[in-house]
Amino acid sequence: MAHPPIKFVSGMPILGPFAENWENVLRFQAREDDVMINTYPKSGTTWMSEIVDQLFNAGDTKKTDRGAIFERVPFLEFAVPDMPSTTQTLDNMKNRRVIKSHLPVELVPKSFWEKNSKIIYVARNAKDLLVSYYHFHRMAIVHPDPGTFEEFIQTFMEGPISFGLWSDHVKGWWKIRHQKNVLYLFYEDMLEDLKREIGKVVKFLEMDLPDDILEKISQHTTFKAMKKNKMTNYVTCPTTVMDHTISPFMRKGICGDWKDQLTVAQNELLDQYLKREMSDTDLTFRYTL
Ligand code: PPS
Repeated sequence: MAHPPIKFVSGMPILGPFAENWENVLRFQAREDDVMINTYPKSGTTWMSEIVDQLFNAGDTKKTDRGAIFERVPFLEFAVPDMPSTTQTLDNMKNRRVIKSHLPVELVPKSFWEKNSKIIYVARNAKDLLVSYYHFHRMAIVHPDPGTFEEFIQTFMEGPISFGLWSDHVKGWWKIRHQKNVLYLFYEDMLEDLKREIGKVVKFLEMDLPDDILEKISQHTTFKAMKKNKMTNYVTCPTTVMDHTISPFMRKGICGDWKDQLTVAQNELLDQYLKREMSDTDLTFRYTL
């Protein structure tokens, strides 16, 4: 199964093995109290997942240590041979569900809108994301072989790439950001002031937690804390899915890593591309902090 090719479902490129379970994703039954964490890959999904699970457990790490993040916050579209699909796992979950998804807004199963489930969207700047996604393609071997970094830049800009183009994804969700059941946040804002951004999540989820618990959760969800926590750093994920000897899942967790990774020419190419792609939106990103 190493590096299977991309397939298309409902017009969207998706990881080959995930395509086999697509009908069950479309038919998925959301619940009113579900919380979906939606992102383009590598935008802070795991970070936000841990934050929300921490909030639901009032920062009690004995409870949040009950399983790895990918078990506590199942990934809706995930499906690989010889493992139960996530849609099946989620159907069987009795407690309140926090669900990870990378689906573009137009492909979110319609039951999420019918049930008015809450959705937290996290967006990250394209350049750091591109670098992160490249290394992830190398280590998470359900992805196609990314080729050289130079080749991957082309794939990032033109596709096909799983979950479609970054620009379409972030702009699509941006258009519906004022909907009451949607909260749109930025990775860079979380890096700048994590407690402030956690406060937005608390308000959105209509929760009430004392300041000392929020402080504890902020400490527990720093990059440093999550990198050494085996419940959040993906080291327990089967090696048939991720190979951390190639690149760790928790790699750098910063804003501005792209400056060390992109050549001047690659950076110029991306700037031109971003200028074109983002000319029809008021959505902007921070590339340095
Ligand atoms: S995935 O595979 O799409 O679910 O990946 P995702 O979790 O969205 O993104 C992984 C990147 O997020 C970084 N990360 C963090 N950064 C800062 N603080 C915290 N707590 C944190 N947790 C995860 C992770 O390191 C990946 O980014 P890079 O740039 O590769 O380090």
